[in-house]
Amino acid sequence: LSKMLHSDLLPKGSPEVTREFMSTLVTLLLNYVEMQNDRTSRVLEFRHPKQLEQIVDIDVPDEESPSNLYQILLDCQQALQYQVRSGHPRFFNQISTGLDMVSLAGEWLTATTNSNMFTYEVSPVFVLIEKAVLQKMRELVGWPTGDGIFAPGGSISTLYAIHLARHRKFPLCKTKGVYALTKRPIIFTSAHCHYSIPQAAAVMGLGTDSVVEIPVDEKGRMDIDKLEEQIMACLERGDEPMLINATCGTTVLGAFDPIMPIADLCEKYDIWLHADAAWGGGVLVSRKHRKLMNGIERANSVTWNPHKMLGAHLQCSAVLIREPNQLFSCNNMSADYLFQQDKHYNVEYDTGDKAIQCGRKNDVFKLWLMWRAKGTLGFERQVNGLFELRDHLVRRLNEFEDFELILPEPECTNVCFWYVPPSCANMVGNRRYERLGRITAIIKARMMDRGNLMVGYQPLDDRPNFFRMLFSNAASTNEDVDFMLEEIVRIGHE
Ligand code: ABU
Repeated sequence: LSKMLHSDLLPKGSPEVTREFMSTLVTLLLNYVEMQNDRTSRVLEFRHPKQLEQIVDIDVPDEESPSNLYQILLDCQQALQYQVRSGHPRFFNQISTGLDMVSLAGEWLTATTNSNMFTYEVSPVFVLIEKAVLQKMRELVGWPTGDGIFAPGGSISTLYAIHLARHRKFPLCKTKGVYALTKRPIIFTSAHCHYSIPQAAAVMGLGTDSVVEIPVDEKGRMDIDKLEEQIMACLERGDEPMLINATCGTTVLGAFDPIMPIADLCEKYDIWLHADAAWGGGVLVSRKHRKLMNGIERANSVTWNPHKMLGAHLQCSAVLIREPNQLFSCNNMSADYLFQQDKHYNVEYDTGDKAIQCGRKNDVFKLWLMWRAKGTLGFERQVNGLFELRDHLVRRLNEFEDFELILPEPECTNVCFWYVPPSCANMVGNRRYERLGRITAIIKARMMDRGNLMVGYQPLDDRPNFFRMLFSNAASTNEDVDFMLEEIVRIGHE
């Protein structure tokens, strides 16, 4: 391969060289997969940006064929070496983790077919699969009919929902833009919502000031009395209450806003109810934990990211809509070159004209393949297992004196805590927490330098930095949790 160039590969080169090149790549990838599952291997080999620029050749060349195929494989190997191994059982840093083999197979197939989802004529199988999976997800929400679409991430899924809510109250905005707004539309959401809510308001020209953040209770759930007060204040100002976002699994604390009383307010004041279940939506597959989302069938729209709790590869996010045809009415542009109405098949299968993108990646095949391999019951076991890891961690945190839990009974699989070194054990008040916050950041930095573990941290409201453990990786075990605690104590003692 060191004597071969890209031009020796298909489509113009030889099948044999292509097979050798690709099978060597597959071997590299499988080595990477095996290494990720070996707990003696590191989660990351951290380098500061300037150091990494010296190690990795990132030059973007102008000459044709500057690298032979062997070099191209070395480039791949180097990328794998310094990329964080988010499938490692001790990678707890993010909400989307893990490396599901069936999902990976689906992603490889997806990349190989390189299909565009906008029309049935170019993606017949994947369009049917998307329809079936959306239907299954809607059934889990509790809707016999409806609509939906896979979108590039939870933020865009939520943007779809907010756009629909505006279309419902101000349909003329589709042609006249914000000039058609006869009143100021207001979005209500908890103070702990994901930042995609104000971002959607900004993108839609409503402005972030159109988002009213409602205070949360001690568990991080939206305060319903305060919500109603704000709706009434909005009406008194002459503004239009447009949408309430109920977060199902907040990013930091994992709180679930109470959907039933929020849905009552939505009915009382004629407001669109969106549930941002990007993270928590996974509980819908669990008969044990789906009660966290009681009332979800009363929502008008739901964001649900299977790339989070269900462990599908990034990206895999859907927005589900209770009523059919709304996406089309809101988004269709009827581009003649794609969505000809006189095609020889049922053009309702051309999903592109209800999307806000034109080209759309196939994000559903890997999820469908996982569903075929595990069934809903397999997903249920997986999600229940994540909650068992959470319970194990909470038990251990209560046993150790070196830790302080933020929430004694977290609702989701987020577990937030401070490490309390012996030197802070008897400190009280602000001084204690300021110190714990500083220590958290120092431990995280050392953890990354050591490379055998990754846990996130952040401040929240008046709480200085604390660790946020997230369970979304089906590969993690109780031993990995114990390792994490011991490692934090080890670093703390150094
Ligand atoms: N979209 C929310 C992801 C946040 C996280 O992984 O921490």
